Amino acid sequence: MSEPSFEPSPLAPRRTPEEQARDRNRGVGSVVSHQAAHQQFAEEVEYYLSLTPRQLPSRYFYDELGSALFELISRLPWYRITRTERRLLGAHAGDIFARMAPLSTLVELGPGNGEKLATLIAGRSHPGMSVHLVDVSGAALEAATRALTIHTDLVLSAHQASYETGLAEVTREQRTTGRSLVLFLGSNIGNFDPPGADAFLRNVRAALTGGDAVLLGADLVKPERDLLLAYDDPLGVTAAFNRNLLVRANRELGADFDLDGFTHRAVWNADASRIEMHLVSARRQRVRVPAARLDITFEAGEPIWTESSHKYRQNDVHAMLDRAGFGAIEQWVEDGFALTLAEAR
Ligand code: AVJ
Repeated sequence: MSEPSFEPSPLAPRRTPEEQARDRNRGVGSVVSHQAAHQQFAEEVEYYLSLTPRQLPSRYFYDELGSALFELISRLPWYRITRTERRLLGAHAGDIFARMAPLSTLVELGPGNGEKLATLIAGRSHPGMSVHLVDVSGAALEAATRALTIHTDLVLSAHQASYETGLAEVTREQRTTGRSLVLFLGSNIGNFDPPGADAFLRNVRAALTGGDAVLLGADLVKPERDLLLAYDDPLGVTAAFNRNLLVRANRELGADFDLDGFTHRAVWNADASRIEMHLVSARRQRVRVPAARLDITFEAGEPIWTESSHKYRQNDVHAMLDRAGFGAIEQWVEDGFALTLAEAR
């Protein structure tokens, strides 16, 4: 039996010692951070699945499959956030850049596939801005970078980091005199509970200087049946997106979730002004998650709470920004969605 061969192909060019060293070290950082990310996933699953009620954090939705499923969600007729926001960005880009002049730096926290940022940037009046993309997902950074490469006048930096760390990196690197605009779009703010949203916005404010600004996308309260259709769509895409968390736990943590044993549920919690997504155990069943040292018995009907999407009234958005040290300059509203430009005081 012959060994597999790892010799370089005779057609491969000879590499210099420098190139060989670089090849050896390539990806070492990402291997380390991959292990750290796996460890953190295991620890958070252990912690959140042990709470009452049991929970799983929504940020773990976005592995490769989950990100693709979210892109499908954003195209569903019942989920209007992405489409509406993109329309608002296209329609008001000129206005936004005019009000922010002289703008030198754009930062987007969580750019996703970069489409919304590209729509905004297409409406700029002056060339030559620095654009910083901050995301924990390397795949998202690649996609967003690709979406912007046609704009050759931009100086792009990708920060594979948490929002907080990424913002700190941007502030540290900055040597420009113009103003900065931080984008936090898609109603991603809605995944924070109200104290978390306040803390997040205060943190953004702390990274900025008076005259800099934030552009915040926030989904508004609307009739319950519209909200439920957006989070429990007739094609079952959102159900797949939700249950993919269990697929991920099975693959990455060695869990033995029976995918047919959990059903997707979306509920409107009017008191807390949020849609909640749950995965509900269809029967009494035992689940083991070895990497998270868990051995759980779920009761029939017992939920795992996987996401909150808070919905706002127009004034809630103003008040939230005000508490964080921002004064609203303008709010554009369409189809139950608000895009708010607010300046750091
Ligand atoms: C990307 C967090 C804004 O909460 O509406 C879509 C994610 N969850 N369908 C949202 C999501 C279910 C989305 N955010």
